[in-house]
Amino acid sequence: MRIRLISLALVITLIFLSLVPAVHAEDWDEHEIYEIGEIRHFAHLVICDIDGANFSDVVVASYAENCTYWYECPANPATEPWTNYTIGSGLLGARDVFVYDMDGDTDLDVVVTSWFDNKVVWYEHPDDPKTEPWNNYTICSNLNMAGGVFVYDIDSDTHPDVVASGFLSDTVVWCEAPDNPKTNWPSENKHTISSTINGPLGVYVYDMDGDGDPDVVAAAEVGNYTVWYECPADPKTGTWNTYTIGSNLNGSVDVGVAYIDSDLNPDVVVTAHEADKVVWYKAPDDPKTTWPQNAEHIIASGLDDARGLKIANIDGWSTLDVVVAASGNSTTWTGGKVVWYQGPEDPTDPEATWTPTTIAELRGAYDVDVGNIDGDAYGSPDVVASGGFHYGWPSRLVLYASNWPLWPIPEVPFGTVLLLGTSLLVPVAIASARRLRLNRHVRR
Ligand SMILES: [Ca+2]
Ligand SMILES: [Ca+2]
Ligand SMILES: [Ca+2]
Ligand SMILES: [Ca+2]
Repeated sequence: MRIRLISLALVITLIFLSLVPAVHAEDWDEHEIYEIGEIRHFAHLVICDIDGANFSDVVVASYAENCTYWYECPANPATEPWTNYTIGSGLLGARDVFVYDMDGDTDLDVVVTSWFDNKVVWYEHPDDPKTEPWNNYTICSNLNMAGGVFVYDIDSDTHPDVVASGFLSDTVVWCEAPDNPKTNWPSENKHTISSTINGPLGVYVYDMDGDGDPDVVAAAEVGNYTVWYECPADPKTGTWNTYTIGSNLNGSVDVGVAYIDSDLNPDVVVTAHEADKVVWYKAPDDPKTTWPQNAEHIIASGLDDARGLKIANIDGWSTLDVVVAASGNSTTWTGGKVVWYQGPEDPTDPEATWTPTTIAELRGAYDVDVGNIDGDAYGSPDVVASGGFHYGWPSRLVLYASNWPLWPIPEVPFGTVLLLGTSLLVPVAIASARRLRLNRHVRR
């Protein structure tokens, strides 16, 4: 009886699991974080709790206004207005942001790249981030068109360092934090990882070869490839060996690392704004080779101007998903959107497809982040996206609050649920009755 019960429960579980949760665009409540007005050209953004009020705020760089802002999350984020505060101004072409506690005083500081000032700065979180100015310190300069940024303690001395890309100088560097980061960092603290990468943008830090030290992944927008650099024994003086992850992917811009399939090798996800694709590269057993051609798996194609990406588990099922901001067609000014790609059960299956759900149309969509902004009991992740970056179109910063439970109730007729429920309950009742009789018998 027990085996029969277990098999029945298993069958019911399998039926339940096979019902892929149906989530549609209407399952997201759209709310403007920024009241549409002048053109701000919002670029990259991060969801984080700046004021420690346990709501997720949003930090965003404004490329056109040369500013970095944070938007305070109200008690009801999907219905109430968000409040705007300036973190820093006068940084020409503020582009990428990374939020991290740079000085170890437990509050979150903000690192920003400047496309036209060719530098990276960090803003120190003041006691009151709403009323007091944020002091800023230069991390590195002479990085022509500073594009992407990532904070990580590269030399393991407990001080968080900064990895950044220089688009026009064809360089990826890491800047070694001085003991006191609250100063302009000395120029000799800038260490070259590569000076031959062709037009790099997105950078990501992860231990790609599992030897315990942090390696660097970079997307070359002009060179149409993605590479990783192996951290040498001494990251300050050693040479960072280069391994090609993927090539011939036109306009590779953003990059993320995650365990996409079930093996223990970290894989790489890349968006390509000219190829209009999102792909993931399956890491070979030995990542210290040129990754094989068949490492490339398509997540999306025909996605006009795919830009920012975020790897996250949106639906709470066992596979990872990818959310992408796609700017749209720059000739017709149409088609920009934010799309969630639901990871297939076996992503390595050549037949596997990533199920797309358009969260919303968003002209000139540029970047996305994922977090449980509204702290709802469901725990289902919300999405924030920036839009209007490229075209002379009003900039937008939009919250898409998911309004469905993380574990969706499957869409099956009530009768079926009743039938399944009854079929499970009857044997359970019989078994319980038998057990009861047996217990009574034993007690006697
Ligand atoms: Ca801090
Ligand atoms: Ca360090
Ligand atoms: Ca490593
Ligand atoms: Ca893998």
